[in-house]
Amino acid sequence: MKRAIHLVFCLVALSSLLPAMPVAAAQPSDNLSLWYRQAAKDWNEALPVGNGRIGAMVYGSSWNETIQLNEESLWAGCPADGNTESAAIMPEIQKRLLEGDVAGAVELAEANLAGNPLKIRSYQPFGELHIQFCESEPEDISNYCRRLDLSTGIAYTKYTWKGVNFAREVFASAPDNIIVIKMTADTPGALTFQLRYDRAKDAGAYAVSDSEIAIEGQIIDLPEEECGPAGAHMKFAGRIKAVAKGGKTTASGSSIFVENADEVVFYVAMNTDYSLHKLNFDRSINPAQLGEDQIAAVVGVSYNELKDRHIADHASFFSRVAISLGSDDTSCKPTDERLNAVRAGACDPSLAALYFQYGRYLLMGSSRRPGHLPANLQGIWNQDMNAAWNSDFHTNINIQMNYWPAEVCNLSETVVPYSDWINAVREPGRVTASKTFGARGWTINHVSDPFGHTSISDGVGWGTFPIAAAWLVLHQWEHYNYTCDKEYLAREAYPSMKEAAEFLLSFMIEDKNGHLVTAPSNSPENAYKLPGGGVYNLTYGATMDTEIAMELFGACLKAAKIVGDNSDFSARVKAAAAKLPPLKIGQRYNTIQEWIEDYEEVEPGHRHMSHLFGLFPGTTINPGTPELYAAAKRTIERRRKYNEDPVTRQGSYTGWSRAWLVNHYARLHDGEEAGANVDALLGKSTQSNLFDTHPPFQIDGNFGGTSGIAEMLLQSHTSEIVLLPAIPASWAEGCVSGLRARGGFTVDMEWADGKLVKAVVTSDSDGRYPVRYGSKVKTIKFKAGEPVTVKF
Ligand code: FUC
Repeated sequence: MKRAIHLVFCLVALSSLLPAMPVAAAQPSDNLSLWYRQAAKDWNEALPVGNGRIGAMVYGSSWNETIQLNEESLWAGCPADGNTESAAIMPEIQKRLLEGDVAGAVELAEANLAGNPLKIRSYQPFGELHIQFCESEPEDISNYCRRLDLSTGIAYTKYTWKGVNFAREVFASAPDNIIVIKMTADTPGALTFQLRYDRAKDAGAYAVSDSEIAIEGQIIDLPEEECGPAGAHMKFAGRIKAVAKGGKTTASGSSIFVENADEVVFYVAMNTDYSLHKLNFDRSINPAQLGEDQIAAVVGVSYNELKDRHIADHASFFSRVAISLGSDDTSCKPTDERLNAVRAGACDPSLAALYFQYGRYLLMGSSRRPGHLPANLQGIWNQDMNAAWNSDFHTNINIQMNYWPAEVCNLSETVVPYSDWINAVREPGRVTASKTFGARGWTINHVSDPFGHTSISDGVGWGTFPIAAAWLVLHQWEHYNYTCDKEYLAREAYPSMKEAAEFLLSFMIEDKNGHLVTAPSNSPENAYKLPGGGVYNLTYGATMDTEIAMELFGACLKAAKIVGDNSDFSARVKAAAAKLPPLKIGQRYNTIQEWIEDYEEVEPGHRHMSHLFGLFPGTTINPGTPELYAAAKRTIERRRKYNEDPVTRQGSYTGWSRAWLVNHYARLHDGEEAGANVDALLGKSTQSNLFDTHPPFQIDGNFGGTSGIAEMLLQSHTSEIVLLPAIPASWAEGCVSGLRARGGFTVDMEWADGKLVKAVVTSDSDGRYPVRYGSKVKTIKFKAGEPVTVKF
């Protein structure tokens, strides 16, 4: 019976969009909502909406609502060529590193490589809307509920005050490119309040009519040490228009006043003069005009029509995947109560399913058209002028982790802004390759921003990470692997993959054993002890670099064939690939060696597990390499031994690091450990709004966790589709539909008693392909678009 319910659930959710809930519907039961019995006390409890470009955090206060606003390109800073002219000194730095004079190499590197500016500036909030009904919190609010419906992308708030039922809906529409806020009351004339726009600096607002205000701003960057040029930088503009039924609106300064209305809809437009194409502001873009046009396009449209097209668009992405990991009974409890129960040790697989869908929701909300930039460390949701790590594009794990779930979770389009940004930073990346490293091709180091920052930042030890470009372009290759879109491969992916490989071909040098190694680099962000004394980050031939190079060279060889590149490139790549050092198992602890020598690590419980790149997201450590595979398991165990208490799983793991563990255990086919780490991610690194916390909030853990759950259910990195490789006993019953596998497949599965009942696999093209369940493999003949039921 349970099994039948699961199957029906997944089929229904896949084939049709669940009907839109009525305004502020009561408690949900579909496990696709986050909901609460009280308003958010602070930003970390508020609920996010986003359309890939603009977003809002909705607090849901009955009497003094806050809706915090973001626009993806509103960054402080400006373009600056931070590269040092260090090409000439590079061979000497490399020589010293390879000859063991690390102190000498570091001295030269510190003196010559540190970028100028050394730091980037922060992604900034657009501002806040305050919607105030009265001076202080009334005591007689009842029936309070707020809810974020992931299937419609609408945040609802409802409550009763003085016998009147109030309700609100907030959404970020992609088709109309605005944020929409609807406020209703079931008693005519009951809506009297003030809406005020506020930003701590660099912006002002003025009334343009009785119902509309315009916001104008420009980021003024003050002189700040190591942060690049000061000055008047990004321009931005907003527009807020109220359309009221009944009553009256007036506007003055940054406020719109509503008196005795029956219903009010606000349209919020936000724009900047940023251009990805220019990696700069473009003063020919008029953000005020953009906002005016966006509002003018919707004022004549009914609210229901706006909402319907928002839902249709949102659902066309979101509803592609349905999942159930067991009974959804717990969804009738508020989300914070469920989370508290998991923190206290309760088992709630259905909360993991909600977390999985939330990860998909957040990726859609922060990385798709109409947006043009990739999801940053906080997606697009940030309240701080100086955000943690500037809410930047961190390229030594974090931005990559953001996109781990994109393809498998059937949200391929979210990769497009990421891929476009990668292609845009190739140009400054070429300058970094040649000026800083004296090499061909393009590269980038460990942080970046929308202005094309590619030089070494923050510090030479951590900041020298020129393998990052090779890692980034692997995501373009993966986009091809899942979509099989040859035009994309030829036009967008292959040129940047090839150029990243060209960088490696000219940057890598031979070590004493004749192996090709990177130098200088670091194994993010761990330090090692040199046997003769000294602690360093900077090194040569870090295992992660070799693993990434293996992956990129392999991908380039395949891609070159597909696009028909007949140049000598493939021959050069093949020759280089043959000279990469083998991955080693260290004598010291019988684990995967993190560096080229078996150094003692400074922090054995370090949050980065860079040398396990080959296990995940890479492919070079797999069941076909049994010694390395076993050593990878020991590597994780050793990290955890130093990082956490084995029973309580308490430790200093960050959310993203824990999420990486889930993916690692999934690749090790260890469902119990993968599941236990999903629980630990929820219990120890998740805020009540289900945002991941580093701490503070950092979205990579959400995305890494979502990817990990997908990886537990389906893998496809070894030229076969692997069904249910790592489910824990607590997920004994379940179903999933709409996951994607490399090679262009869509996979639905149903399982019971911990065993696969059946899978339905649909291929995008004709052909034969192996499907594995446990030790059994079947080669299936596919016809494009025709579902095949597979049973073992
Ligand atoms: C890396 C990590 C940190 C943090 C930062 C944004 O440097 O080591 O933990 O996630 O990125």
